[in-house]
Amino acid sequence: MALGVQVDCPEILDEGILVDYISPLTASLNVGNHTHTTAARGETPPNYDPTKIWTTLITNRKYFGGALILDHTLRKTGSRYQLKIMVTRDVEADTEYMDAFRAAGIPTIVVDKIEPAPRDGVVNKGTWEKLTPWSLTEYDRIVLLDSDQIILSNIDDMMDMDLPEGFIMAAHACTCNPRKLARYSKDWVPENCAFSAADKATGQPAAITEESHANHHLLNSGTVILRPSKKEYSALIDAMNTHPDVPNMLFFDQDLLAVVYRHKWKPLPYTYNSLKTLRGCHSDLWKDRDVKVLHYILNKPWDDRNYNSDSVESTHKLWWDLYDEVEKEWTESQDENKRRLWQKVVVPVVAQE
Ligand SMILES: [Mn+2]
Repeated sequence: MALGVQVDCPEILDEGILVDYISPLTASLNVGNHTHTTAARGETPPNYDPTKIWTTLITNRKYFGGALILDHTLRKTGSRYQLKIMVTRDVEADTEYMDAFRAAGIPTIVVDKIEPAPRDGVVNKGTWEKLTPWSLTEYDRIVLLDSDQIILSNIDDMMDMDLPEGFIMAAHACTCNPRKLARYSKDWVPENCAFSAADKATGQPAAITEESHANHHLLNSGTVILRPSKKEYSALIDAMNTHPDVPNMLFFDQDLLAVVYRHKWKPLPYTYNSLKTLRGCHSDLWKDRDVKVLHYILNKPWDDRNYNSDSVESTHKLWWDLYDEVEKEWTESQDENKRRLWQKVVVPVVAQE
């Protein structure tokens, strides 16, 4: 799968140059300058609306640093909604890991394995558990996020956006393939990318019409607004088990959503799922100050502290600044257990130098 692939060889730069280079981005994204008050972990959360939640899927320890920072940024931007993390049975069995979620004050939802029926004896293994939220009908609305995202300004408006019956909302997939990855389809070139057709002045996404290129029907499942529904969940599971394209789906749930919700999804502006690569290949669309959700697709910030200084990789600075805040909170905690869990669960999965 595409996650965690190291593509570029990061360049180590003189610290001074790096800081100078990055400061305009940090300043314009306004990180570290939020005025909202937030609950410290372990305290009773303030007036959360229990009918709608953020969720993200965690299947192993590697993404825990990401999930912690995502949760931190939702609190920091003053969200009125709680992040509940979906964990697989393997994670549930890892008691130390579950202790870490508790120490973080993050509720978990244990999810069963979801896997397509084998075709010719082969199962296309992937992140199919991301379909679980459609079955959680105790909630009126769920917004799926990825744990390799950070929230830079309040996104609670996603919980109130007009969502027609039977629809989802998501941002387009970027099909520029700037890193020329061989596994991506041959027609993944900038001319066919939906972001090339977005309104550069307003940032509004291109409308999907009969004339749209096939790629404009593709979405990125890093951010998805959905209304839980048994009927829609069944339709998704049926499609996963029977649709002929499933064995070749590279992006699992994401590709399936594009098939099942074809003509039934509303495109969100890129600002709600700002793939870091857009800052390079769609620099005419991207405005730092408008970015609400920054999505670290491909190589992850926590894999290396020595990120490249180019326009895309330099966005990793934002993640590390947030990490420093969370690290301070845990390592200076009065709670000995929390300090221990930081060493045992976080330190091994986040690059330390
Ligand atoms: Mn992601």
